[in-house]
Amino acid sequence: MPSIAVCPGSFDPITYGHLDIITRGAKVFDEMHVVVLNNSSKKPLFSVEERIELIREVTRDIPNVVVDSFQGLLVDYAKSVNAKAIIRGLRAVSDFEYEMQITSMNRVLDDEIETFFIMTNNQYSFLSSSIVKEVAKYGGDISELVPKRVEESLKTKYQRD
Ligand code: COD
Repeated sequence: MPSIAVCPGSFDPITYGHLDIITRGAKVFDEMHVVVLNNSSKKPLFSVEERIELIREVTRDIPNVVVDSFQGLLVDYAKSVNAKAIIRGLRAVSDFEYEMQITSMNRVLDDEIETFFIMTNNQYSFLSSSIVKEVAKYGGDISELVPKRVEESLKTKYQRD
């Protein structure tokens, strides 16, 4: 049976930090589902369709990545694709409390699905979608933070060229 993992997130938009986690996870599991879900505490800049398109483009060289979206609970998505693992990224100690909360909640909802954490490359430990949006909004250089295609989409959103 293939080992299937889910890498969930808002991906608003996908950054090199996300891509690092997805790439490393995809080396360990047979199939890696990158799934755009709703985080009720965040108001997204990109629509779900736009986020999916960006993720598809920047992961197109990783053959075992499947890009998807889901309205509902992460564990229900995981069950629907027969995934036994959830992959999350850790940047710094500050991520720990939030990640522990999500992991514990998911375990209460379904204790058959294990969460695995991948430490980010140090190079991306400060990186988040929010920081990228902030810098892009005011015309800063984000070329080291996101793939070219994402950079262009952010420029279009904020009407800069
Ligand atoms: N380096 C490494 N990892 C990173 C980096 C970086 N620079 N940036 C982000 N990451 C990691 C994050 O730690 C996270 O693991 C992943 O990438 C995605 O990050 P985000 O910010 O895009 O996504 P989140 O944290 O907003 O995603 C939250 C979910 C949408 C997964 C969550 O809200 C959810 O599961 N919603 C569905 C409803 C549900 O099931 N709720 C119950 C559980 S709380």
